[in-house]
Amino acid sequence: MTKVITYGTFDLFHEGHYRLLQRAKALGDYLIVGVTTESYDKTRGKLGVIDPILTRIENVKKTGFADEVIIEEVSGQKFSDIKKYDIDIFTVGSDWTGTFDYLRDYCQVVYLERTKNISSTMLREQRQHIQRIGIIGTGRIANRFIPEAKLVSGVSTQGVYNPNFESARQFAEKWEIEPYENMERFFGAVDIVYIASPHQTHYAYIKSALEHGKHVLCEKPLVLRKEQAEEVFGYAKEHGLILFEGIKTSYCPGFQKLLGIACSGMIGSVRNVEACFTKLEDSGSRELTDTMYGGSFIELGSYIMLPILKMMGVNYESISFDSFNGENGLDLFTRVTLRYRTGLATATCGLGVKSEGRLLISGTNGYIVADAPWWKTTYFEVHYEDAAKVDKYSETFLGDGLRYEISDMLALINRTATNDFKLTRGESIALAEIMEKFMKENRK
Ligand code: C2G
Repeated sequence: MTKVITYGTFDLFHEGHYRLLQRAKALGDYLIVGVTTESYDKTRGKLGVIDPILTRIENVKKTGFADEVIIEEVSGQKFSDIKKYDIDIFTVGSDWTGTFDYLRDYCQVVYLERTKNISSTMLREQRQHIQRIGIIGTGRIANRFIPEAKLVSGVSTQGVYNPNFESARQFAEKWEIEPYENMERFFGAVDIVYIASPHQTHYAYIKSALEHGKHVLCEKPLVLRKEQAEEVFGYAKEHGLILFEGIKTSYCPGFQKLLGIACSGMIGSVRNVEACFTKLEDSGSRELTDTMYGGSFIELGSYIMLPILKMMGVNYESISFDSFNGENGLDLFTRVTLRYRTGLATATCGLGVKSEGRLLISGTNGYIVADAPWWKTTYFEVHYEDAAKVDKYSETFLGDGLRYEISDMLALINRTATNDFKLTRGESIALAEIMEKFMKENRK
């Protein structure tokens, strides 16, 4: 008996999938089809899959070609499946030609001609209104955003606005998008506004975008006052608009996994969180010269406060700041200490002092440790009283990691997801309040 195996997502099942399975079955006597899980698709950068896994499996079964359906959960599984199921032929569409040649040592590899002019991506785009994104700001982060947005199906970057039109024009030319000089025309041309302008301008841009009926994705720190955060979130909610604070860590799969483990009881109850992020900056950089909105805490505070607020909550009993300031008064190094009813937390950041930069979560049964750059979580360990027992976890973090927040935001806009648990409004408001408290003490 000749055994054949093939794999796929099979989202929005179409003729291309049907013909692939039909020919795969014809290659032998017994066909096994591996259907990918959502988390595996996410880790391989396939975002925006619409059908849930049960629907995708059902659609494969309905063709009648599959003798057995299995789940594909991790990369590297193909090799072990070939051994496990004693496979003679591995097959996949010709869009993958060459990719799976390494399996030739274990079985025959056949690339079947891909069916032309049909794909899940095409169908997804036809089903959805493509959300047009307009960018405000043309700095470093805006340049990183565009290639990331290209990887999320269902969005397209339409144009850019900058009060300095020459900057907008140059940026637009580089990325082949539209530059806008007039704000009204800019808002008129887009569905989502991505704000990547200097911190102090966020509040006014958020308000203005929401008032024009646009969804907003805003770089951290969203705003620098609690009252402003409450106002913009309240307005967005009332008007059915999505407002997202872009702290990339909160949306990336590795950090999600870490939180899941920290809150699962594996290390018992969390009693202490220590988060540190330092980055040496050039003394002439905006971060070290803008005496009102520069400094280490405004720049990095969102990252280091995030795991604390996620794990210990927003209801701390006390918070205090201690900073070492440079000659111009900006904090080069800041330590924040929090006390909770259930434990303690410390957050440390620096732009002029280098430190180890790790995340440590201590519980009543053990601790989790993630080394720098834990804010782009790819690896962490769980340790226990018995020092010989260590559980190791890894996860991918693709590119600059902005694709995760863009795709989560899109899911909320398209109502394929219904909550914002990865970074809640309450957490964003608490962050704004902490920024406000810090500024009151540090910026005299
Ligand atoms: N396919 C095809 N013709 C199309 C579209 C897809 O022949 N017009 C084939 C693909 O080449 C693949 C299968 O249908 O063999 C499933 O396609 P997808 O759902 O897009 O899954 P894919 O990402 O290609 O998964 O581990 C997963 C596999 O590597 C392939």
